Amino acid sequence: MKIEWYPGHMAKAKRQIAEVMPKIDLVIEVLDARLPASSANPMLEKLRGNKPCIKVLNKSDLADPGVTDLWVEYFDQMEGVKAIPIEANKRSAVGQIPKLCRRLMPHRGVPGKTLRAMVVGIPNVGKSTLINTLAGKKMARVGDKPAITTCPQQIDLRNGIHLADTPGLLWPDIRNQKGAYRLAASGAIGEGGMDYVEVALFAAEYLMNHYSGPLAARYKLADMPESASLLIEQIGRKRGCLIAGGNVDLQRASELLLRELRSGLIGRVSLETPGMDLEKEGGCDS
Ligand SMILES: Nc1nc2c(ncn2[C@@H]2O[C@H](COP(=O)(O)OP(=O)(O)OP(=O)(O)O)[C@@H](O)[C@H]2O)c(=O)[nH]1
Ligand SMILES: [Mg+2]
Repeated sequence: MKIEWYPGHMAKAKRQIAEVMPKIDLVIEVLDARLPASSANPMLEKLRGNKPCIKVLNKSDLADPGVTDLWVEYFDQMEGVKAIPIEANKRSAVGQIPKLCRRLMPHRGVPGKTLRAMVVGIPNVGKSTLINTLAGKKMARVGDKPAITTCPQQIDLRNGIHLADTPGLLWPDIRNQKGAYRLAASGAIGEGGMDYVEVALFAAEYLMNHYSGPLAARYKLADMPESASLLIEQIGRKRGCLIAGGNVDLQRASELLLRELRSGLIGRVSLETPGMDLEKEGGCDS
């Protein structure tokens, strides 16, 4: 699978985060609630050392709520870590983050003792949206390409907390093929960087195994097809993704399935659960 990260970019992003880290008290790590393991970059754990961390499980509107609860429980057991499911553009859940910051650092975030935090995460996970909601106004452009300066500007959240105004950008870890498929299925890997049919076959297999009810309801399937490729073919046929001769256009059918999965039309789907074998689960060849 083609990716957009190159060793030079990775080294630069790592250096920038390492330079900012000593100036902050706490890390707000944005993860995708549908795939909290694969949307993390393991290097962050090393860079943050023993600084406290809030694991924000964003896009929770798209994730399976029961599975998200399991992830919160899982992360909360870690030393110096608190997790919270959010939708980055909704004030209600985002409003809890300052409280969690103060709980992790009770001696900071009080008058005269500013708590300095930085938002980090992989591309497109919702960092800018979260910064804007925390700040209560548009500070960061959604979709903008971030760049950390070595001396970041601070946003005063007016509650004893200062936030670096540019998010720390990490790259997703795609060494694990199944993790890369999950990232691609969620929309985290850029359009040009993936083979739609391959990723759709992976997603179809996973949905058949874990979300057959919502899948059958969405595509009005009387029986579950025998294989992922038959499922994509049936979906294509039902939705008129056809080419000359009445055959199914697999590319268009694959794009349709992935688009509907990402926008929540199949239901709230989590692609990872705590404890699952991240290198084996879900794929068409698993
Ligand atoms: N469904 C859903 N979409 C969200 C949520 N948060 C952000 N998004 C969408 O995700 C996309 C990326 O959001 P951004 O805030 O730009 O993400 P980012 O991490 O700043 O991305 P980069 O700057 O490219 O690294 C946008 O289309 C947002 O509207 C959420 O809670 N739920
Ligand atoms: Mg951004």
